[in-house]
Amino acid sequence: MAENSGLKLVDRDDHGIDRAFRADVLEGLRQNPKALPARWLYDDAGSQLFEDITKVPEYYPTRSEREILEARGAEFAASIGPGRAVVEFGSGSSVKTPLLLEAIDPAAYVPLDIAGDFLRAAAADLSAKFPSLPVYPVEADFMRRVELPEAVADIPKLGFFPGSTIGNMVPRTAVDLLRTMRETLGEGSQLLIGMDLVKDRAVLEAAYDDAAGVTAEFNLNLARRINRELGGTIPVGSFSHEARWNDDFARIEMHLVAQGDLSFEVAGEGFTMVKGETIHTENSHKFKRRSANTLLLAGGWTPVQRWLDSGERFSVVLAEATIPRTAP
Ligand code: AVJ
Repeated sequence: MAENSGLKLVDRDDHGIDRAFRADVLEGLRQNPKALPARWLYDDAGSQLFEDITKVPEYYPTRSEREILEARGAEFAASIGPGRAVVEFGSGSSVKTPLLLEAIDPAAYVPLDIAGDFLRAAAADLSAKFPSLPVYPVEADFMRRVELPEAVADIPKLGFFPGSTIGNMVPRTAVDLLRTMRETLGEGSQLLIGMDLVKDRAVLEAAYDDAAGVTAEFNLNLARRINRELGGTIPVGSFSHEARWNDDFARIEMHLVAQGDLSFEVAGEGFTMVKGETIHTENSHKFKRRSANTLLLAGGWTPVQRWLDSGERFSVVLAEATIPRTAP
């Protein structure tokens, strides 16, 4: 417990500027090609825009995953069993969690999130729905090993990581996270993880460039956030949103594309871009059965079961942290 309590999750300078945000933005804009860590897309406005994205007709992942969670409860119950402590990584305001909790009869629920306000609100909601289920929210960065509450120390764990958030990480970071999750949860634990699937390029690109322009707003919001929080002068109207399938890396990339030669400042530092140059703002990796299995195995998790939605667009995989043995 002590390791998490008192932890300062956002470090601000005398002007109230988030130091990590500024450092990441300046470093990313100095690079060629320019790239910013996707986590900064999710301020309050960005989180709301993502919620809106999940409702546009082209964005299938949320609906497909929900269909799996709704349809496969009995199979989850059979493979997971009752009495586990469900540890959700980046719980946010998840609406998917009740579907899982209803299905498996868990002993406790431990939502982990860096956004404390979101976390406590979601925990309160859940307690109202499941009055007899002990809920232990932990405000923490799940990219690092988390010390779980003493109350769940002796209970077998089920990690829950829906949404294909694992796909937002490049493979080496995804593997680091999977290994960290294994350390957090312990040997003998299970992991239920959403992983989006490789499919027709046009379907993927439309899912990340919806006709109503919600994803474009989500992407452009990052430039607005930089202007707002870091004293930026990015001419947001001179950028357009692009969703691009990278077939070599099996991922959708979001870019902000400069519509002309332009210059701007961020935190007092000047930057120039030429027409067509981009700022790469997010990756969303897509998987096939074997690539999903390889990633999980590299992270120390043995896949044991896999479910698809009826449209075969999305997968939910159950994996186990089995004891490493000497292998040939
Ligand atoms: C919720 C982070 C997994 O990659 O599909 C949606 C984020 N970005 N549209 C995804 C996102 C643009 C989403 N994740």
